[in-house]
Amino acid sequence: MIARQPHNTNQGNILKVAVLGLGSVGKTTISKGYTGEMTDPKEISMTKGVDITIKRIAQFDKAVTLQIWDFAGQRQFRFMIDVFLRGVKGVMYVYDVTDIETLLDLSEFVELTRNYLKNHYYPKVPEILVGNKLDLDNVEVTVEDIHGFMKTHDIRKHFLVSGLFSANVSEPFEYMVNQIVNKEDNLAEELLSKYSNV
Ligand SMILES: Nc1nc2c(ncn2[C@@H]2O[C@H](COP(=O)(O)OP(=O)(O)O)[C@@H](O)[C@H]2O)c(=O)[nH]1
Ligand SMILES: [Mg+2]
Repeated sequence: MIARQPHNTNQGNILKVAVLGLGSVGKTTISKGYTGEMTDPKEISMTKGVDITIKRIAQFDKAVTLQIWDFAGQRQFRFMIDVFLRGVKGVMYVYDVTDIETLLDLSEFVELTRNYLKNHYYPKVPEILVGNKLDLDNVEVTVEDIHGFMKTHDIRKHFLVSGLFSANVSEPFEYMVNQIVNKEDNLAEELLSKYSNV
């Protein structure tokens, strides 16, 4: 069952990250590839609901538990958004480089996510774009498509990976953790300096 996670509760050093994108783009393969849970990629069938993967990492001097929420539904995202995004600290939008539709379709995920975060008064969270299946020859998505998408949605960071070969899969997660931890440190410092003047 999915645990209740009110976003205003102190969750210690658990960082929840949401991985979004259409079915079959490779979200589960990337997540499991990074956390090391995967045995054989062929064993991963199209999951239903939510898949949660945990990875404990050391970030500078801090121990961090990364909780990766891999969204498995296809078009039902809007109905699960509350459970899925509650308490989220970072969002990864994944598309398949051999299928332009999977990139274009991310617009809806971005809009729904931003609306949710705005309506629930979340501070801005890091959002990154990840193109998967870089190992395949029939690449359809162009650099212009990627830049266009990033410009339209004001997404600043993009990674190309191959989940199947676990190529480059750590980079997007590590970047995200870095962003989140630095942001929290800055916030803590800001508050400290603010109150030390009182
Ligand atoms: N060639 C190739 N196939 C991949 C890659 N990543 C995932 N796949 C395949 O794409 C299919 C869907 O992957 P999956 O992780 O279940 O996608 P999800 O529905 O987004 O979680 C599976 O058959 C995977 O083996 C990749 O980087 N390269
Ligand atoms: Mg999946």
